[in-house]
Amino acid sequence: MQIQTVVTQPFLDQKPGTSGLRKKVRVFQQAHYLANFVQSIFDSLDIPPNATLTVGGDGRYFNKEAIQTIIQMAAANGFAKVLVGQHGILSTPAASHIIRTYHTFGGIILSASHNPAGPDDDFGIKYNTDNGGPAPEKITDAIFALSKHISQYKIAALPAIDLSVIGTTQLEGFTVEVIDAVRDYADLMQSMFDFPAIQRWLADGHRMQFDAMHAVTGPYAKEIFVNRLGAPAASLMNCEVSENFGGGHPDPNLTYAEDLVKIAYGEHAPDFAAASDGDGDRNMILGNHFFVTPSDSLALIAAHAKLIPAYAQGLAGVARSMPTSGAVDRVAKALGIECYETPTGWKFFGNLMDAGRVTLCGEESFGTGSSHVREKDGLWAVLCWLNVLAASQQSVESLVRAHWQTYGRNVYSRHDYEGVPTALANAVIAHVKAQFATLPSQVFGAYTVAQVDDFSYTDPVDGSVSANQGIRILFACGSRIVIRLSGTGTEGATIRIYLEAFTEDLAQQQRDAQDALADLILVSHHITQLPQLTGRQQPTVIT
Ligand code: VG1
Ligand code: CO
Repeated sequence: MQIQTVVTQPFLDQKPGTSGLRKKVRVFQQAHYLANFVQSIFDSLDIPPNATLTVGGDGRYFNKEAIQTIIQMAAANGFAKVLVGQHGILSTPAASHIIRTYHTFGGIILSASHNPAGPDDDFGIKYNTDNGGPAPEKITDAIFALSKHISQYKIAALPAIDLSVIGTTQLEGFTVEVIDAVRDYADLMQSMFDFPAIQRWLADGHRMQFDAMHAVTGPYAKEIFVNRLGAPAASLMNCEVSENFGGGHPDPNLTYAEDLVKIAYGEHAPDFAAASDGDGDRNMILGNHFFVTPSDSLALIAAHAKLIPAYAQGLAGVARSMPTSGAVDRVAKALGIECYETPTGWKFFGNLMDAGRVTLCGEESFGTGSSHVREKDGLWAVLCWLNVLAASQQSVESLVRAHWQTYGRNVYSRHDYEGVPTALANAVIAHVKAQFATLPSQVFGAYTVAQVDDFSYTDPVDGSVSANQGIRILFACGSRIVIRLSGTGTEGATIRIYLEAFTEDLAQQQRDAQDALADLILVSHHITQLPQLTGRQQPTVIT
């Protein structure tokens, strides 16, 4: 095999964020940009002989070209084999499952998740380790450090691989195997859930609607919901994968999954509606005229886990990211199991799952998952709900209301201010930090500040410390305001304000979240001075 060593210059902006390196496609298309980052990944690893690399992406624009480059570089850097999803497509949870089932050394996942796709939009790349999970910070830090000093990369002169055909290609001691991206994942789901009960629930006349938002879960949804569970084909929408996600923004929330929301709140609303994101790791859950916040969804799945065959024996523990509401904490307490609070991003759950400390994990950002893989998993969350609906014979709304009655309600909302100039966003953070000493014990109407800090996490398994993970303003009554900057955007900064108030009062529980949180929202504006400092009066997205 002919291996070429290419001389290159470092790019200084290849710092992985919350979930890998995300940049505009045009940035990735610059000569050597992708190759530099891939070489930095490989240089951060100790690649043993006969190692296999899993490669796949969410199917967005530039996915196919990037995969050919990665295959050629894997060959040149000592990998013996690459496993790649057909057409180069693997959902993020399916990629995690492939790494684990085939015991590959690691994987490269090409995704910018829900960020829009196309020549003028976003692309992303991240490395997952042999447990199937996103590389921990010590690896992403090493990749960044290497990327700042890279001077050459290695690439093999191989012909382009036909990714449309399932099968194996041998190339002078190096193997590329194109695999069916859907089958293994669908088999895993079938082994975990009570498919016969869900089939009966559907056959009894219950209706579901699933929106793949023109992104990666379409083929998986057809196989699972239609072929294996017997749902009518009309239950699925936007299930054809397109390179620009139909020109949309495949973020499953009330703003961007508008078509589905109209159906769920329409005249002939189905019993259950759900959507997933660009790379298939997020989910949104809706009932008939009812929205389930992701934090409540996690708590409810935890509370009803025993109805699901895979969790019939109970849960080892649960974990949530710091900004996620404390709803699941209350369930964990009732179940007598541990609940861990980690920084934002799935990479922090891996150690806890590997150590057998937690079974379920979740984030407020429409991400829920379990130790069946090491990524959050959108379709898995949808199946959890279908399984619980079928086994309990209750509606989505009645399940959630009963949950609030039992555990109290953590009224919750996140306000995002997108595309804020970086300097202004930094000014907001600096303004709050400047008040760390003076805020405690200040009174804002019904809210008395108890504690303010910048969240720092010490991993209980390996002792690693991750500091500066978001500002927490904790009030004496248990309410919270959390402020952090997004680590996944590609333009300017996104300020996220997370608001949470706990209530056991049944009347309060029925209120719309924005109404119930109105005072806390004003307090957040007062403390952050966000409207004054950024000129923004309204959030871009409210979830
Ligand atoms: C966001 C979410 C975070 C999630 C991350 C990746 O990060 O807040 O909870 O893990 O996206 O999800 P940030 O740094 O922008 O707040 V995905 O589906 O974009 O891979
Ligand atoms: Co995603």
